[in-house]
Amino acid sequence: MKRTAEFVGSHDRVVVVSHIRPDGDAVGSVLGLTNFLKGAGIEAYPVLKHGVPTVFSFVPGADEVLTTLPEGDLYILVDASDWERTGFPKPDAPVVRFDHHLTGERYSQYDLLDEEAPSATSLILRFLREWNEEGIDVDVALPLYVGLLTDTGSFKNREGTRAFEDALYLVGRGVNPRKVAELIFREKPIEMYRLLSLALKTLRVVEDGKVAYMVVRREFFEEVGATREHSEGFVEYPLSVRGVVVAMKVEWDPDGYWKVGLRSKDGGPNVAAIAEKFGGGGHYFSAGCRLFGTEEEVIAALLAEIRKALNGEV
Ligand SMILES: [Mn+2]
Repeated sequence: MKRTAEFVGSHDRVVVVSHIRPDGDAVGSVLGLTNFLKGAGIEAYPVLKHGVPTVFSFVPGADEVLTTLPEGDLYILVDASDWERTGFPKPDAPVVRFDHHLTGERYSQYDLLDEEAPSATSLILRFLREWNEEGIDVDVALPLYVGLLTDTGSFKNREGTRAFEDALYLVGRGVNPRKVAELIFREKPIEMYRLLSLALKTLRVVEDGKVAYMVVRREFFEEVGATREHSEGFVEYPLSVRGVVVAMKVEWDPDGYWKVGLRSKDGGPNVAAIAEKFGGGGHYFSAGCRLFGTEEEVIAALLAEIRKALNGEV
């Protein structure tokens, strides 16, 4: 981390970029790191191809996020497995990658990869504490906290103490957890609930009550005027049914495929292994993939793999 800090610090124009359709961790990683670098006197640019989702517009620096890739002498790829996920052509300048997934591309000897980190922002926090703790003001701490809070499902998805230690540290740097929770969880657009009410009608529990799934169809979005942002977190509903150990959300995507979110609970299978069968990936308890086909075909294919996993046939 010290060597990476020296390496990053030796550049004049640093571009920080994350994946398309950014989540809280992508937004938090890009802005936490950019705000720190600016404070250290480095010219730094936050970049997200699809911009900042409305729900995160309160994060300091959100209005400075670029949706095109500027010239830089160093590019830092955060919370993404490979450059392709940014939606931009790869630049000629060096790339370093900071991520909490071990799989994916390696770009340099300065990459920081830590699978134990509960969020990419948790890894970035460790890095910035090594670099210069004084530089972690509230404009740095708040985005990092947003990534930590959202990527852990409000601290529901992780075991151990690390997420809480990070949270304690960030709150000590001026983050107000009540205020952040209010902005993220109590400012939902009504379209989200209209979309949810349609999607909940598709909720099915199968495999002796162990598997639940929910479908978000194209016509649901059209009927209530909702966008993809509005279905964020829907997989929690099938997952929260009593007795269910593995859940999925199957969602229509305007690019012509089905976007699948998979979640597991105690006693459930490794959903990353299931997602990998369809070219996706993730963690044991949380993973995702994309499938082409009709709704029936896609659900049948996924349930077949889930059944195998439940029977220990993987
Ligand atoms: Mn993440």
